[in-house]
Amino acid sequence: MKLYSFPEAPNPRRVLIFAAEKNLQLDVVNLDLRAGDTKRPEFLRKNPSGKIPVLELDDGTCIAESVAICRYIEALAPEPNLFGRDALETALIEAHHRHIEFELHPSIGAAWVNGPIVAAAGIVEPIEAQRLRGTSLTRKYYARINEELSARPFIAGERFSIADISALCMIDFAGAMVDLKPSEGLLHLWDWHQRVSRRPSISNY
Ligand SMILES: N[C@@H](CCC(=O)N[C@@H](CS)C(=O)NCC(=O)O)C(=O)O
Repeated sequence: MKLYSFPEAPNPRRVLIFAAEKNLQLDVVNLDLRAGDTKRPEFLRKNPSGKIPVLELDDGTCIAESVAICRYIEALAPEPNLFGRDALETALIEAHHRHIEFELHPSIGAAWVNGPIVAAAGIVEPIEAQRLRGTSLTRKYYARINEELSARPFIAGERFSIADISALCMIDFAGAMVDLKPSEGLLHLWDWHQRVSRRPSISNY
């Protein structure tokens, strides 16, 4: 199985970490996002959205979207379980994961897309008000995560799950590329970050 990826990109990193948790080897094909590799016709046939990650199976079938790929991997390799074991745990992991994906990711995305690196690449005309709004919503969400992690060890409960992977990849990207590192005073967030970053799946990717 081939994974189309890019070294600094947070979404392919989610899949790489997820596969590493399962001890599954993927052949990584790194594309150059800056050179527009994902917008070429041959790649658009794999994913019409022109985004990575894409998992290409040996028969040529392509699966887009990080979470769809992770669900496919979970079905192939059920252990360790990362999406929930019973009805309640699955629902809670899903709810917390959707909050991360639909609230934290777009806020960081708005700060990134309207920030200096994307502007310098001339990809999108930046809108400063959107950058500021994304920055402020991200900081608010970091405070919320910090509060939630004062009551439980992981994003979705008592154990590590897909929600931790999605949160960590985006927070690391925000710190490295968007000048949005969580402030040092967020002690519960940082304690969680240190604990999960020690996992081999994460420290290797
Ligand atoms: N919801 C998608 C998001 C994919 C995405 O935004 N990928 C980024 C890299 S992290 C990308 O390909 N960006 C290039 C572009 O938007 O042109 C997923 O989870 O797979």
